[in-house]
Amino acid sequence: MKKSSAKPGPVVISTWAHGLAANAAAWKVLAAGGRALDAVEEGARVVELDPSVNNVGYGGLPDRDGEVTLDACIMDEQGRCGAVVFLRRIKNAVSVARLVMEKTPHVMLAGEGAEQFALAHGFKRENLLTAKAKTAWEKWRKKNDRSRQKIDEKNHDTLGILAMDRRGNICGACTTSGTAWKYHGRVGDSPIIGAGLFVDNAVGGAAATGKGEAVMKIAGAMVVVEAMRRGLSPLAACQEAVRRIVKSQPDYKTFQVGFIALNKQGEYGAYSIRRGFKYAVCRSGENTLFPAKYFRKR
Ligand code: SD4
Repeated sequence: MKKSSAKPGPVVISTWAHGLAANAAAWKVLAAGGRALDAVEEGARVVELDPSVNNVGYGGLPDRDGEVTLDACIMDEQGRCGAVVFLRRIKNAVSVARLVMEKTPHVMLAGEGAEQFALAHGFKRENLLTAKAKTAWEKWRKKNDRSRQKIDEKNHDTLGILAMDRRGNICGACTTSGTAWKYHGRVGDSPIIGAGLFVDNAVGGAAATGKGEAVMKIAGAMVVVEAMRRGLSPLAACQEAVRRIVKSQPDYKTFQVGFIALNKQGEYGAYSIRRGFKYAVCRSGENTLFPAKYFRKR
């Protein structure tokens, strides 16, 4: 864990190398005195619109039937939250999730209903499958027997983002196109409050990336936040969640899961099952990518 400066905020932490671009967008909001909620939404939107990111928004790899389906959620400092799952044809899932939070009495909308809701709020219906993603899917399809397809563990770059603003408020967002070649209709941890993301403004926030099924089985982000509530540092809290997966899931050597966490003091940490997980932190305008500590090398 990196120690905070005397002043806790603003600070933003997000997953993977594209977290740098997300942080830069979020930092603009935070530096101007804006709200953490706007910061995490802006950060997530940048990555959703980037076709080079394989597992988020436009350009995300499709499911086994060749369809790109998106999951996202957002949570604010008042414990309000919104989510969309199995959303198709809409680029900025995180913004739809925010509207679910702000404009409906619900937390989550799925599939067709989520799409209709987005269209009713001015979103455009667009093709999310890029030529590159389509080619990758066609290549996978030729090689694989569809009835026995295995979830590909290699493609992990879901964006989880946590920010603290000048007022010391913490908000978070998580957005993904899920695991490549997943079953049609599959939903992962990323849009599930308490699994892919959780924020308690009195304590801190956490987000997850990696194999969603493994994260959902332990309600991962919740485990991290509750560990911080008991006084653990963000790093130790992420370690606790990884340990819980390792102890309860004998196949843990076959997949990756990583957690990021931010506490009320502006301290942050990250930890993953295996080597290779990276996270980006922006504080005082300085945006840096760090390798996360890990449980095992491979
Ligand atoms: C999922 N957790 O849908 C996501 C995938 C992911 O980095 O995080 N990839 O299971």
